[in-house]
Amino acid sequence: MQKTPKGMRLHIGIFGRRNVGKSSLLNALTRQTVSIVSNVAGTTTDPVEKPMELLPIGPVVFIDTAGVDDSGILGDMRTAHTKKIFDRTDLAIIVTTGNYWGPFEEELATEFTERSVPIITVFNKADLETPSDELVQKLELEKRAVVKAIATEAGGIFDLREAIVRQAPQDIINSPTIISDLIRPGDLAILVVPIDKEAPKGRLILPQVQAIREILDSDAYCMVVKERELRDAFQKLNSKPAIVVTDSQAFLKVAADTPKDVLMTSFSILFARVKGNLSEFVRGAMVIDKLKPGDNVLIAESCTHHPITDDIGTVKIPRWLTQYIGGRINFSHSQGHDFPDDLEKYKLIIHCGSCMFNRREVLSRIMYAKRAEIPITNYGLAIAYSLGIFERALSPFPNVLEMYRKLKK
Ligand SMILES: Nc1nc2c(ncn2[C@@H]2O[C@H](COP(=O)(O)OP(=O)(O)OP(=O)(O)O)[C@@H](O)[C@H]2O)c(=O)[nH]1
Ligand code: SF4
Ligand SMILES: [Mg+2]
Repeated sequence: MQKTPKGMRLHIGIFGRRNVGKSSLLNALTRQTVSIVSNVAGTTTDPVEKPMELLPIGPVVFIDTAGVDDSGILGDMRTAHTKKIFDRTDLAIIVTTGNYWGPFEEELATEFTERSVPIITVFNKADLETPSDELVQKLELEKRAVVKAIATEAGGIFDLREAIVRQAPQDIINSPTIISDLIRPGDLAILVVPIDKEAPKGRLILPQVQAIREILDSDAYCMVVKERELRDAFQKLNSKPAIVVTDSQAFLKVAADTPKDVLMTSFSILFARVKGNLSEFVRGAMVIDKLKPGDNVLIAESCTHHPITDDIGTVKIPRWLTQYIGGRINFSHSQGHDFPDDLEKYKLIIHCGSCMFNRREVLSRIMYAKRAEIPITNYGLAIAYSLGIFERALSPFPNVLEMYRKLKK
């Protein structure tokens, strides 16, 4: 279970002032010494991540953060390290002690409420002092679960685990499926996987493996081919597949070799549903028509690999977009958890499929884009749009296709 990809785990962040017992709480939850505990305030400086299996939720990752002492500092942190953890937090544990709930705790709670992230408040060091009934009632009225704990003795840990299960957001736990809603038992799905310089040696990449697994779980079957063999594969089949899913880079060839009455899309379009929001990304892709030479476009990638020759993010998408627009666009790039604060200067954000991120982090980025009123789309949709096969690529999703056609009018 430790091998479950991090992007599929429920991310539980532990926040609070220095020395309140955040690291002690993580150690008690995991029954291991994961994070260093000491009576010196400021012991945890960098976030500590601990993946584990939390039944009945399943795979989660706890993130212990550095403590901060006042709300002023929180302002700075928003643009710094901790903001990145806010962005990927699905469930927030705010730790305080005794009967104390001050402006810093309230500011943290407001930040998460604005993000629709559920909150559990932990009053730790309950062996020394416990919160008043009035304070507990006030917090519970605001839908914030309250747990009293003695982290050093694992006191209240059972209550905390229970609160985590109760507060865990359902849309994250039951995140949208990759492909299983598009196929029925006995159906055939064809997956087109180019083996080019970008393909990792000796293995398939995560979205491909996850799609294969879901097809098997659906009692359907799948055929995996390179784009060059697709036409031949079709000739050998005696019935049509339910769907063809390709790497977006092979879109044009696969569209040409797939019969028109067979549904076709790409892995990153499937992942727009799983990790982001397909309708939002469709609206974003439509902005490509409004781009003009000289505009700024941000290409954001969740991986931190070094780009290789003919890399999709640095070479292919810029080339296809430039051809479509007929002039030079200024492309900027971001990688991993880094994401620019000054989104206003961009006309469009094009994001990768984000298979390495949890859904919350992509939803946070959509939220930032919305706040800045900047459209956002993803690789597959941007490629399909600039290659003129957008409707074809949306064929498996009739509702979204209908929305697109209405918007287009
Ligand atoms: N009495 C009592 N002491 C506790 C409890 N939980 C933690 N402590 C002590 O409080 C001190 C701080 O604990 P940590 O877990 O390091 O606190 P932290 O919030 O991670 O601190 P920073 O990383 O510095 O922000 C340590 O000396 C712990 O032993 C508790 O429930 N009761
Ligand atoms: S760049 Fe994005 S889509 Fe591609 S492997 Fe990395 S996280 Fe997944
Ligand atoms: Mg700590």
